[in-house]
Amino acid sequence: MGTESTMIALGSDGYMLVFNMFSFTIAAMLSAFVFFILRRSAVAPQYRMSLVVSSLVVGIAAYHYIRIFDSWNHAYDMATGMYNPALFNDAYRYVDWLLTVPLLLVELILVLNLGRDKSGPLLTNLSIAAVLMIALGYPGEVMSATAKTSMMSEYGMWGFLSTIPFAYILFVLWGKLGSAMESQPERVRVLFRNLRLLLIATWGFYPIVYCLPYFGMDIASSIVSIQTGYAIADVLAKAGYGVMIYAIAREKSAADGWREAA
Ligand SMILES: *C/C=C(C)/C=C/C=C(C)/C=C/C1=C(C)CCCC1(C)C
Repeated sequence: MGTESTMIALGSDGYMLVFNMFSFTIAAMLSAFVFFILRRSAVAPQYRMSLVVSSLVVGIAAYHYIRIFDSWNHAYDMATGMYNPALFNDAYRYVDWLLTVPLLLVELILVLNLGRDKSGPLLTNLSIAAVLMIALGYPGEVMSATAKTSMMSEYGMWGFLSTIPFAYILFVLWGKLGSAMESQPERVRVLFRNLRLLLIATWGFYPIVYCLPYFGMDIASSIVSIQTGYAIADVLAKAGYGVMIYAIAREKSAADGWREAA
């Protein structure tokens, strides 16, 4: 929850933009959920677990977006056009990330097929880093909008601390994906390269969204941009990413000589 109860003049345009964005996000997550469940049998058995995990990720996100949507409506007063940040619960988003980010890492590691001895420790290190990244970002996120305008502030400090495990995760994944690509058939290699780009671009988007209040925006616009920005990033990093994992699993199944039963 926001730590102050000062009302903000958000206006109906800003409110509706975020409202529509959340509604779209719920639709995207739910349809991705159905897609991953239905397409499980379209990949070889050893890749099915990554599709199961993809469906968990978008299922968890759909649930949280339904709660976030509700919280957003609750925090805004139609009659006055005022928004009360203390009534919006940022914890839904951060708890969602806490659950889904480690699962997104599991999806990737499953499809990399590194073998049990390498996958276990890799996943442990990356998950610890992911939990630290999210836990260190949260105290900043719940600060009042007025406390978020300067980089040399407590808000900036939490953002910086969170960036350390974030950089570690991207560094490790970049290397692992690079070396995994070497041993793949050409078509799979192209897909891995695209997945790596999607991962860097979408995950890199979150700290940029976090920094939006620095760019001299007024408080109402920065609230609308943060909510819209995180929703776009979530659709791409969960549903879009899951579709790419599916494409890789399908290509690898074909390369392994597996055929879908008619
Ligand atoms: C599905 C949700 C995903 C992939 C969430 C990813 C979140 C991040 C990469 C967040 C990173 C942050 C920083 C690197 C610094 C500022 C605080 C955060 C938590 C927004």
